[in-house]
Amino acid sequence: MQKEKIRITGMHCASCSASVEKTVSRLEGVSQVSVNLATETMSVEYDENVIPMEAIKESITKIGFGTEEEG
Ligand code: 9UX
Repeated sequence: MQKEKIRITGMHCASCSASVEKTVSRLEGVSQVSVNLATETMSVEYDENVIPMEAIKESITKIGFGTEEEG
């Protein structure tokens, strides 16, 4: 199990953060996801043997938001 925190760009309302959360939570291999609108971050727990982080990020960019590494 892998835990990662990344920055999500382009979220302007609670509906945005909810759709990111919903999209990521539906991916196979993702066990926990929490999107924080105020800090523009997402914490995600996933099985790296089932889904690579790149695919998680891709699901986010596909619905129109950006992803950046958290420093
Ligand atoms: Mo509404 Mo949130 O169009 O960005 S879903 S602002």
